Amino acid sequence: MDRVTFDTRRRQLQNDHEALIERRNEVNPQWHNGIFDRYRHPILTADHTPLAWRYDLNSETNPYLMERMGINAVFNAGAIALDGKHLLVCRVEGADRKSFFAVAESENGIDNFRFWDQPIVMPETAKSDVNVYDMRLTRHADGWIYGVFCTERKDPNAPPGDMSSAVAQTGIARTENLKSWERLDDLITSSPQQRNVVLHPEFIGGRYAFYTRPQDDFIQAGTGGGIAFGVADDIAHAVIEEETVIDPRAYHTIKELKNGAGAPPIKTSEGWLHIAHGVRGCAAGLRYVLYAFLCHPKDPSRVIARPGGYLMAPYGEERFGDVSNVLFCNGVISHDNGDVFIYYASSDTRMHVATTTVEKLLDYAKNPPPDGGRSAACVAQRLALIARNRAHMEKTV
Ligand code: M1P
Repeated sequence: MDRVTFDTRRRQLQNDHEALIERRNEVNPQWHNGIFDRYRHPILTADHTPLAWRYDLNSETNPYLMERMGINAVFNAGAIALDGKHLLVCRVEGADRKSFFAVAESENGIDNFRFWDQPIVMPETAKSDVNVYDMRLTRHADGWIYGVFCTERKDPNAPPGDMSSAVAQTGIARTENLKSWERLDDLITSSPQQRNVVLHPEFIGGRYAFYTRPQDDFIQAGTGGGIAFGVADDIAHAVIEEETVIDPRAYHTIKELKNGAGAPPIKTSEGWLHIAHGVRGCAAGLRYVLYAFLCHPKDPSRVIARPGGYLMAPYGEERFGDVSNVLFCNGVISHDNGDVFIYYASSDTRMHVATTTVEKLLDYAKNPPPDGGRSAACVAQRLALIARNRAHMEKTV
């Protein structure tokens, strides 16, 4: 490609990229359930990553203007409000399947998300990570912002030739600004595998408290599974002696195979509000949906409301992607005025936002009946709703 054509194509790429980042987002008018609003466009995709992360932009060394290092997906972002901005620490996955963390920021939290110039340089412990992902950001009462994430390494006990068995454990790092990070020791629990760990924002009995997800195997929960609660004395060398399952898996529910805590819970006047994910199996593979539950304001290990079923499931294009039929949320921003921004990923491919309020989420958490457990009980719950509606309509007509 001659120099002039190269420059023209590079300018076109840059213009298209800028147009994508500046595209306005708006509420999807076709969606209504009264609980939250969905938006027309994803907020971040692989195409939102800076061109300089993917292309060699020099015509001398890249005469065909090829992508030198592709990006496969942007998903599963932790979220935090900082200095008046909505910041997401995204899981960015390269074409080489390795994930890394990168910050994208937006003024309004709905559109114009733009990545910072460089990905996060996350320090390693003495034991290198092979893959890091799914950071939960907690602004803790001790003054630090913590990033708690999954660190994955090859299973040292994998038989020769087994190139996929892995061990997932929990990495912990802290920062003041999301720019420079201090890596702390990995979390120690008695579980052989650990993923979806979330640091609670307040001390509990003077100790650091975590939501964990003990499991036997990299994919399967086995005898483990369920969202558990445990405390540690020291955050720099965090050890949880005992994990107590507070939200167990259950047969024939949305969390039959496994579940996991999402973002750090939202503090409300009525308790700690969680948006978690539940997984079930079906002929098409695993189906991941988001659900909510509420914990006691003074005892975050006690669930006090458990609406049955899911809060959000894959919808429209969200159903398709690298790992289809998956919604996953590890980042929520709750503002002082009660607005809540739920940042969720679809099908391990792209990021979206849904907006609601604390008031609506609390109403949701307390009102739908808990999972009836059996078809007959669920029909009885629905009949009770229909009867209430009939009585109400008769009174108002
Ligand atoms: O592929 C779906 C999700 O699978 C894992 O979540 P979990 O541990 O609950 O099964 C994670 O790898 C997550 O990143 C991914 O989105």
